[in-house]
Amino acid sequence: MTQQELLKKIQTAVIEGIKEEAEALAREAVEKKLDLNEVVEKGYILGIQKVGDLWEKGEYFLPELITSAECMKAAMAILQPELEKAQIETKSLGKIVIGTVEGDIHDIGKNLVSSMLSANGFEVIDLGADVKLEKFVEKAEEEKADCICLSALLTTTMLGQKKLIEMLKEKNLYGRFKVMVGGAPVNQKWSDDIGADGYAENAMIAVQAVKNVIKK
Ligand code: B12
Repeated sequence: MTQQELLKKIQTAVIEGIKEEAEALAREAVEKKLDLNEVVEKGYILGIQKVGDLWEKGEYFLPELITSAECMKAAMAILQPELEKAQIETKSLGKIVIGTVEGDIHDIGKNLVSSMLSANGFEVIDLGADVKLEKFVEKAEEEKADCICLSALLTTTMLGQKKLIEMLKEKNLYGRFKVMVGGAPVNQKWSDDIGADGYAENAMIAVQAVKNVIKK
């Protein structure tokens, strides 16, 4: 099987929600020593994005979404340790506190960003989904984090990203931690408008973007 065929099969496994297949293909990619960042990006992420499109068209419903999300989780559990092993730099690139903001339970994209950051050498403290804004700040202070990464998938919870920046300003912590924002409804303009340090449209770009903001 060529790499292209494998990537296509991965997408199909995620779209059709066949967990065993998604796991088997992840193992195969590891055994074949393929570029796992590419496998995640062009296989699994493309697959789950297509699931999102099918939901938007009304062709997929809740059970399909959940099954596909489970496929992603199971495959990432195999790939992440391998991605970390492949990581050459031993020194941490920085400490990141990440989570999906309160009121929002979407965590597939956040988990991908979290996995890719740790696979690329960051120390990641993942607070999960539906996280209280105060908790992000408390954890960042406690851990002396370099950056807070906030995911939001709902137009209503995007406001949590804005509120967190306001909270940092009130506590005189604005500038102490870099703040990165992301999630499907978020864009660069929103990031600029609320005074965040950066935005990235996907997990791969997020890795580079976090490196850039931390350097500043
Ligand atoms: C899967 C899904 C669900 C699943 C979530 C499962 C899970 N564990 O996450 C379930 C079924 C539970 C769900 C529930 C709901 N959902 Co929903 N869901 C989706 C769907 C189809 C896909 C989201 C997804 O996982 N995409 C794939 C990932 C890989 O992409 P991503 O999240 O965008 O993440 C990437 C980038 O954005 C970026 N990124 C993400 N986070 C971050 C953070 C940082 C810092 C950075 C730099 C980058 C970054 O990198 C990621 C990886 O490349 C979207 C539709 C869509 N097209 O987005 C709707 C959608 C987000 N849901 C929606 C809604 C309305 C809901 C519900 C309110 C439905 C309901 N009535 O109950 C509930 C929410 C309940 C709540 N309180 O949160 C709406 C939101 C509309 C809006 N304008 O606010 C959408 C857009 C669907 C729609 N068109 O109506 N949902």
